[in-house]
Amino acid sequence: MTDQITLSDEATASYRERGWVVLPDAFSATEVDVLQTAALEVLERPGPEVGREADGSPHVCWGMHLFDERLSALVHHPALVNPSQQLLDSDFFVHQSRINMKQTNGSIVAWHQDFGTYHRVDGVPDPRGIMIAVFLDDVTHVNAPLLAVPGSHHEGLVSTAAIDPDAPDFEAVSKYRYDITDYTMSRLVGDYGLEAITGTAGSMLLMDMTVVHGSSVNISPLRRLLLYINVCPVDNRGESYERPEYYAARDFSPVQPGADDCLLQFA
Ligand SMILES: O=C(O)CCC(=O)C(=O)O
Repeated sequence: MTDQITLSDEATASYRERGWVVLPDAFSATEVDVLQTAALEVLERPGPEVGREADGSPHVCWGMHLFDERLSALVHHPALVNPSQQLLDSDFFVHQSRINMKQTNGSIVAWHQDFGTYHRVDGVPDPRGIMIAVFLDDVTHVNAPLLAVPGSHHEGLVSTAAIDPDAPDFEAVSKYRYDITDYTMSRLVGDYGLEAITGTAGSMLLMDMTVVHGSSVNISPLRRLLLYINVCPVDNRGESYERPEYYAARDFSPVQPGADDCLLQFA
């Protein structure tokens, strides 16, 4: 682990109690430009790692850091590594990464917990891990921000299997889905509330991977491009190998922090 402590006590308390913290200006405008260019290029890949909207346009790429040196560099950026090590009190590996682009009238993301699939399908033992999101566009209340239930991680796993064998992506994606029922969602929102997670481009969200979250359709003309990197402590490995590497890690080596300019070298 590096010695550098980057999160304030207040930020750490927010993460532990509410389940997340947003760090504004974690990445510069130049770094955001580098990452935007990389993400849009990687979304053009033809392979099964890219998920598409009904009209065929790409909106998600799983395993993004495996496919591009700029996105791989992001994983090693000290702005991401140091606070993650601090929150986990451990070195970590990347369990999964993805690009998520929400364009006008694209798809929704149903209520879920990332740990639901990681635990039941990938074999990650414990609910210890962070869902990191790097904002490459301004995310406001109008362009389908992530919605999340503060404090819901304290409940442990509350999701259940959402099996629809008729879904077009059943074999690749849907059969691994664990959603939150309407009943559970009503109870959680009644008990804890529901919040939109907003921030300007360059912000970074650190969210406990057991927090209940989802997002609605983006009916605005404003694109919403985010990068996700889910990390787990090195002693919390998922070794079922049921899903391909672009969904679930094969490389469990600890992520080493890179240089401060590891993204700027690509500008
Ligand atoms: O970016 C979004 O709207 C939701 C993505 C999400 O929930 C996830 O990838 O776990």
